[in-house]
Amino acid sequence: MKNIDSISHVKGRSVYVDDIPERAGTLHAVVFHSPCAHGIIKGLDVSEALNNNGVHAILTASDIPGENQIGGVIPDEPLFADGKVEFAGQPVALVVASDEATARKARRLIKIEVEELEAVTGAREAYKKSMFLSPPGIFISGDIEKAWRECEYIFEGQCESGGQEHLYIEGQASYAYLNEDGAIRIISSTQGPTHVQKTAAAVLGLPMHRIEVDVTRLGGGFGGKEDQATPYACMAALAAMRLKKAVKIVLHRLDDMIMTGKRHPYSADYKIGLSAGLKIIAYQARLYQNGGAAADLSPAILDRSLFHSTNAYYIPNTEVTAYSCKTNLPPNTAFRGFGGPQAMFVIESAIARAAHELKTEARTIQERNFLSSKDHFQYGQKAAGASIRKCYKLAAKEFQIERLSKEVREFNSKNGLRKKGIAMMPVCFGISFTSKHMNQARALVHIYQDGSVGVSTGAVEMGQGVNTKIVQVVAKTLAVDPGLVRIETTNTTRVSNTSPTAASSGADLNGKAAQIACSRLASRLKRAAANKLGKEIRDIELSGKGIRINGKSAGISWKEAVKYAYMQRICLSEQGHYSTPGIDFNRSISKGQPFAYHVYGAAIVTVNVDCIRGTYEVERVNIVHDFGNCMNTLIDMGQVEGALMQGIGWMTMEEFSWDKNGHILSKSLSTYKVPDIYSAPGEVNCIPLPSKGPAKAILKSKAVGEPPLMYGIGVYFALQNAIISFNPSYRPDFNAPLTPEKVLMRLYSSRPGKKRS
Ligand code: MTE
Ligand code: LUZ
Ligand code: MOS
Repeated sequence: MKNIDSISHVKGRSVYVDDIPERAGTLHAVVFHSPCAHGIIKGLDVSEALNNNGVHAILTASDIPGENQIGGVIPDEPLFADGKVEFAGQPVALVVASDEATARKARRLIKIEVEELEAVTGAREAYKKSMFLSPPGIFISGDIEKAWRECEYIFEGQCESGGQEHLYIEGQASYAYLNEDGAIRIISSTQGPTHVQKTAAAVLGLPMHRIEVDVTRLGGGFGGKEDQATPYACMAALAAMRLKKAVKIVLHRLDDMIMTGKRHPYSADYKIGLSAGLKIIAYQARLYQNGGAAADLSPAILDRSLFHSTNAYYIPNTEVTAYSCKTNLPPNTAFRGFGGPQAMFVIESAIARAAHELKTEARTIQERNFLSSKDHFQYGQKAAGASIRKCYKLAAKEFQIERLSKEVREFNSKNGLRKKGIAMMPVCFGISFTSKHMNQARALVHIYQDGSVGVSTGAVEMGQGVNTKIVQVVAKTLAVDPGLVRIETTNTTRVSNTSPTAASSGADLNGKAAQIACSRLASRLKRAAANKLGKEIRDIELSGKGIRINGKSAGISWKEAVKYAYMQRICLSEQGHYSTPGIDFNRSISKGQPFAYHVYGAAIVTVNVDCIRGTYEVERVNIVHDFGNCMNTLIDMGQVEGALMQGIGWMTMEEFSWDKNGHILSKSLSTYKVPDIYSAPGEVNCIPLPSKGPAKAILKSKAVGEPPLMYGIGVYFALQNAIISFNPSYRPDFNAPLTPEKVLMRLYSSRPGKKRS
């Protein structure tokens, strides 16, 4: 089935927050944010700004009727700065005017006086100063001290990975207005409608039932709207409440890039120990997460880094410690992979280093250490269904990895100024929120008298195709044509207490809830038909062609069955509630079964480097991915390609810099390079691993949203291998993104001054 949104997207008819026809008298707001990364606010003068025609109000912390607090996990983040600022871009005031241009003009007239304090931008620097957002996390398995003594080889080093801008096409956006009784309706571009509702209620000092949040779809979220759509929704709601007008906030790209958090940069120390036979017997890592100025989702992201610190390998003795460091950057947040990619880059770096020192290919080490289904993860969960070996074997066979490697070697021996590189990247990613309580969802299904079906769930459509998948589930369970099924907006008054659509589990959780509701409706309809026909319910079947008795048509169409049930006063609405069974995790000992299942895959990447310029092309990415029993190949292949591109961008070109005062320098697309069509691989081939799929995945079709991002990590190591073949004296270092500039430096670093022929 094609994505149900594809036609309206292509025709430009899909509606985003800024496309909603405005109510009469709508006001527009812009955020005045801190020009300074750290300091004490000594004065704020808004008088000149307020004096402008068309400016309705300038709201600050003192206008908040409830709590000036938006921290989701830890209450450490004010909506508006109060007394001090902790990052450049921190909201200080909201300028509300009759139109956006007036608001922007007035914003320039606000004067703030800040007594500047030292700004910390690096995680290690914060660590040295003991500045933390939450307590460290530690995962231990086996006996690492004993294991070091058994190792034949031990390597230690450092590893850095950078931040990443979400660059959703639709920026942060909210539109809020009052209902007749002073309750507030917020239309928000958020992945977490309930988070918006709960936080807005607290900020406004209202019960949650007076806040309604409605989401049609997002022009991309990628994690950047799991938590960080909330402040703008709260601001719009606050202004609407204060001014009794409809208020809209749509962040300008420049404001969005300055103010919002990004993927967490990580710095790490690793130590890896191998046996003579290249089994990894010990792995120790210290991860320094650059959390920014407030916790946001950092503690949960830190957890996922720990969970994924051994990627797809079985390592009997581990000790991984992770620190969430507080810096003066915008609070970093969820981004596709949620701390997993950062940790996987570290273990892959350790393996690449070992391979280089031992003069072998990384692939030899990787292959020897893959998880098997008998193994346990370091957190105690059994790796039941581990398919990494199968993925790798199929990839090696189908993509002829030996031949590819040979071709690369031959090319490199024949070419002096162009070098190719090859690398393999395995992926293992756990599916479930690592906070158990979040693994729940609800769906509300109405069958209308004419047989058409309306479905509300907690899932938010952000381009990933979750709505299409839910249509498929509903159509299949009720045995109706997908054209009869409509997915309604995600609305907190229809489906409450939703978890954000995140952790790749939107389709699993909400799809299962919809399936439960639809199965109940299907039974009721079958019972009604059985009554009408004087048959047993077990003889009745709902089919695409109407009611069937023992496999034969009963001459009753779907519509007639629905009509009959309605006339019999049978309820044609149902709510389904799903909570993932069998998951649990004991935080005090860091052991348990946190995940419903894991997603596996392997990618083989080849690159081609221009050794004069340092520029490069990703030639080919060949993937075998375990989709389970894939329910929508078109959508899932799109997810693989999109995630891969984001991974490549993170690993190769998306680079942030801050000046020493903590001001972001890469704040627009002229200074922050994202992948474009020229950076896309020449070829992407993805073969689904033939697989039945786990029961906990919706229709046994595994979650797909985040895992393929990590295939992009392979590009880093393929580039590194190309550099090594040009410059044998280059000692691999791990400092992503590996931009062309960095490639060039490494092509010529400590190169012996030998003349080339
Ligand atoms: N695909 C598109 N087109 N746009 C997005 O914003 N977000 C990703 C992924 N794929 C995203 C996307 C992220 S971060 C997650 S967690 C999943 O989609 C969420 O959706 P799902 O749980 O339905 O897979
Ligand atoms: N969000 C979250 C996530 O709150 N918990 C998670 O485990 C998670 N994992 C991936 C992406 N978002
Ligand atoms: Mo995705 S980072 O779970 O929103």
